[in-house]
Amino acid sequence: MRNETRFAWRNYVARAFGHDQIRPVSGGFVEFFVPGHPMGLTIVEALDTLWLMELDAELEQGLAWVRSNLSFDVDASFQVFETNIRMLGGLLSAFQPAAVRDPRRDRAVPQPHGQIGPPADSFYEYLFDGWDLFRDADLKSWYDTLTAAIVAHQAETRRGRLWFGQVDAVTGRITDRGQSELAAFYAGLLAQGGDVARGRAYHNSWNAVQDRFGVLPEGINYTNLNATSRGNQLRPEFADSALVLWLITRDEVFRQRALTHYQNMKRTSRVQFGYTILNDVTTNPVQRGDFTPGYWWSEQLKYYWLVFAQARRFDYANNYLSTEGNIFRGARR
Ligand code: DMJ
Repeated sequence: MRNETRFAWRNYVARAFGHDQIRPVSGGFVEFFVPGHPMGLTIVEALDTLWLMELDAELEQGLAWVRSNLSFDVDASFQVFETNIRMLGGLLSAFQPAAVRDPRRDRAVPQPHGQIGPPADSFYEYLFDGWDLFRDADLKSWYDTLTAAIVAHQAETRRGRLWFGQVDAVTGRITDRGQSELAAFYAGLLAQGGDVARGRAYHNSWNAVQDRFGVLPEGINYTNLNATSRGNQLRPEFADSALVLWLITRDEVFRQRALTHYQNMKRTSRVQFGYTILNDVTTNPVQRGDFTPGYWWSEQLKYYWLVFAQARRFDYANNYLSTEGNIFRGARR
């Protein structure tokens, strides 16, 4: 894992250092926020992962870039949500102890549907974060109220597996039985919120998808587990939930699932200059893209490391990772 991170980092430094994201097949790069304005997104996302892995030379390389080059003096439109979770969160977690601020809900755009997938996903995490980090009772009360409504109106069992449909927010009627891979985070959140049984059941459901495809497609129809969106954007949600459930239950099954997730990712996504997204996971062999998302550095690498490494720099008993996997509590000096 550490070697894989070093391999990907060295290629990023050699081919795309300072640019937001590497294209690991061609060795090119692409900016995430504004064309022509690199913000070093990959560096900022990777900082606390490098620190946890004790890759201190690489960390120093990243920090030096941040000190000398990072500037927010760019006259352009930025996505507020992404800037908060990726850049602000990354910098806060690299600055230990982290002084975290109240969460924003910019991504929770009002719409007539209720769903746990995007764009509402992180909003639920933030409610729970606000309680866990700041003991904000209002946020806990919102979390409890909304979770009860989700369980009452969105949860349904199909072929013995738990899923969460999209519902009409007014009537509660299920309107769509598609499920975005991003919703897999909810297994961990349910467990963090105290409902370990439902969290486990929902992770079991996604594990059936992992068993079927090897690598999770971006979207499925949960009535038959067919892929409705065949790519894989090198996403972290399944490994995220596996880590959370393992931390809470210490059940080895979650480590095994994280291991399978890692091995399948390595088999399908490892390319000449790092790890890439996939354009189609349903073909054999899979079809590859040419892009490493910034969150991969902050999330999967860290989740695998924490599950497998007994990291000396992490407090396994008292910790909190943000929606982007940034360590807001639990960094040990
Ligand atoms: C990450 O940027 C974060 O996990 C965010 O909360 C939503 N999902 C993406 C990765 O899929």
